Amino acid sequence: MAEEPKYDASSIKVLEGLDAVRKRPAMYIGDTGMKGTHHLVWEVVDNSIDEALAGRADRIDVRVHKDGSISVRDNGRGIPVDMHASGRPALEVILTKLHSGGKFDKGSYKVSGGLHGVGISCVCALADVLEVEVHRDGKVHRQTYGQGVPTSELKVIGQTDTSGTMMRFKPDPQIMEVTEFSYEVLRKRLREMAYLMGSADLHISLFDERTEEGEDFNFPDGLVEFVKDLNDGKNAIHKDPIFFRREMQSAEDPDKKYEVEIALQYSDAYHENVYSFVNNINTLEGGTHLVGFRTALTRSLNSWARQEKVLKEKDPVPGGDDFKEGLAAIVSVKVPDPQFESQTKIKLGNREVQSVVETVVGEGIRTYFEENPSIAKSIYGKALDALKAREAARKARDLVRRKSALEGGGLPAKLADCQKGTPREAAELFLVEGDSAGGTAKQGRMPHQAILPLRGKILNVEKAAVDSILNHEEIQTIVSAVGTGFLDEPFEAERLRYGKIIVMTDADIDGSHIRTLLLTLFYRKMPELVTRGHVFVAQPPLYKIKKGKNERYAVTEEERAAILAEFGLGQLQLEFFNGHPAGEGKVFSKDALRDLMDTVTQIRSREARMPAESVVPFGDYLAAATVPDCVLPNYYVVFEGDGQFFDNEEQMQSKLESIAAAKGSPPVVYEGPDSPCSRDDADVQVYSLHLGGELQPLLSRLQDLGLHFDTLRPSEEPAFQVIVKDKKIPTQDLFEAIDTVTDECSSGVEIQRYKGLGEMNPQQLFESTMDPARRTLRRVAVSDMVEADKIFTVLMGPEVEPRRDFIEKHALEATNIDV
Ligand code: 0RA
Repeated sequence: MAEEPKYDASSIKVLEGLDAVRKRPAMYIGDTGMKGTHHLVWEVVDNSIDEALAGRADRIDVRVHKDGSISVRDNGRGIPVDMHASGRPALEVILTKLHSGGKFDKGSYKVSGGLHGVGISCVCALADVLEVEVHRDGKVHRQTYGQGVPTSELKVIGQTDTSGTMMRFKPDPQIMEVTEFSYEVLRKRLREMAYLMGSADLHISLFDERTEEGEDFNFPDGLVEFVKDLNDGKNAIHKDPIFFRREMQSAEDPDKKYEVEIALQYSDAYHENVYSFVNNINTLEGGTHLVGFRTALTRSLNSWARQEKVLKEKDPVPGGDDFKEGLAAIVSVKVPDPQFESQTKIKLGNREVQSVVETVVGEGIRTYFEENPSIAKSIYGKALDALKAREAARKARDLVRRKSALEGGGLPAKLADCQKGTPREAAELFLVEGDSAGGTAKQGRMPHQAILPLRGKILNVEKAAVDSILNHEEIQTIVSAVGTGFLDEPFEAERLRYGKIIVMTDADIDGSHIRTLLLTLFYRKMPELVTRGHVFVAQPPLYKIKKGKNERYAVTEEERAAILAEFGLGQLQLEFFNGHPAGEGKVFSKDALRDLMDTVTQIRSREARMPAESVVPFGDYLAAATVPDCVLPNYYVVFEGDGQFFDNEEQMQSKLESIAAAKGSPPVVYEGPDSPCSRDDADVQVYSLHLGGELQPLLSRLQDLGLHFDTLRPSEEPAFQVIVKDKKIPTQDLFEAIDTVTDECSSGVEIQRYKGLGEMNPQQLFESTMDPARRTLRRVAVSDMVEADKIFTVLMGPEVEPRRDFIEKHALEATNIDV
């Protein structure tokens, strides 16, 4: 018992500190949702990154465990475990005392204490359970905590010849509303970190035990690889990114050193893609480092052009905006004492950094251009083109302004505006696909809602030059209705006419294309609308479901099934035929039946996304899953009328080889719609299936419900029976069983399917999609600008090949950039 610590007055004081964090978590970590939960992880990771920045660590391993906890392991120095002046071990003080990060190494750069910087004690305070394991001084030390309080004494549990820290924790569900970690969120930030730390040759790994998915991130070429990745799918003007990296001593304090690292590459795109970081923190609002970069870039490019006589005395001189076109760049600086401006703390304020960056960029560009004159010419040529286009655009814009002034007021004629005097925050603009749906929306709307019908598809701004964008009538209409922030004109909040701009298109392929075009316009040409959260996507229903007086709308197939189940499941049962080897009379009803229906409906909805859905037998595909991991095969090969599944490419290739060997010549292969031959003319058909990742968790759920995948395949004997009161309906397979359940649920139910907005009457459109009290809107949030840029480039840009791959991979989600 002597081991159990007693907590005296001094430790109570410590607890009071963390109590503040538990009382007002948002003050410390921003919020208690998705963001806050991941913030806790960044807090720990930042500390590990600091070890790497100090040259003491080169590995960080992040693992999401099956029990929902996460662990971060590094091979740094390890958190100090010696006694602190307070009489408690340093580790305990660091974990339980607010703002006691414990690191005071002068002159080193730190991420922790920067933006995320609330200290790992906040993680400890907000963790249900937290375990620390420190390898240091030849020993392994371990201690556990719960809700900020030590639950065991710091103990030596073994010997070691390495050093490092492992922290594992689970967010406290009493405080955190979201306690689940997202692989995608973790992946994005860790990948970004690995790019930024490339020159330190840091290895970061991520593994998710829930899905057995994992990745290693290590980019020895750091920012150069980051920029290449940004330009993936675009046509670069010069093959390799331009890169400089320099350390500079401060002019004010000789003990202070700055580190500047920059990579840039021009492509033939129209927009720019520039990200800046301070001590690895993404400075979304820029700051002195970015100003220094832009100033020096413009100045050194122009002075090169003058010197080389590319620019004559009287020529108009390209300005900052002209050098932005097609520029992809990462500006990363390390500053010992970063000062952040603005509320959000994402704008660097240190004055001196501007001139440091200017020097590095100025000298770097000059040297690079001397050595690569032809690259210099093409970059400069692009800026001169941009200058000309901007001049043309200005003329076109003036023309539009004059025209709209002549027509008076300037609001488009097609716009049915909201009631005069509606405050901006409350005002809503619906951009509606088609005049007819526009007309319906006008009749059904509320006074604070404005309707702008759009005819046909708008221009794809990703591929268009500025003057043609400006001359596009539909775009002019949208811009004048919205009021502000188009192209390089500054965003003026007072001129914005609506708080919400809502894209409302049909729930079909054309609708999703129009939606993507509109979102591309907003994201590329009116980005503040998106970053300030003004853009939304309406969710029109696919079905109206009615039973008696009860009326419901369903936006997805899954929702339709769920509503039907709600209406009719009560008196229903699904039973295995007695003696069936898989089930032995197992019965599903109520919640279990609903769960089963939901799972099967979700599985079924993937079928439509199979390549050539009619060719690959879906039931057989599913039944080919492994037990118990539910891993699905990746290829389906049809040869002489026989279909066969293969787990991986090697196996598929060796099948092709054996066909070739038997035939004595290479077979003609059909690999999908883009193949040079038709399906009928081919000797072999090869389909690559890529739904395994999505289907795996669904099949696992099925398995958890006690059903083998074989039940998805038609059997000769009836495998199930659906029981409604005293009626018994036999069915051959699970799909048929669920269809029968759905049919039975639908008896006495009226289902109306909407093919488009135009099929609804004004009242229906209003109550299902527009009524603030009943609708669901999705806000278009760009949580990751790098990812969003990529999606738009791939989806709307010049290259066909990556677009095809992308759409095949992401099929339906391809246009849902609003995540
Ligand atoms: C305080 C002081 C030192 C390192 C750390 C904390 C530290 C914290 C974490 C959190 C996760 N990994 C970490 N690695 C280190 C400096 C130690 C020294 O001077 O030896």
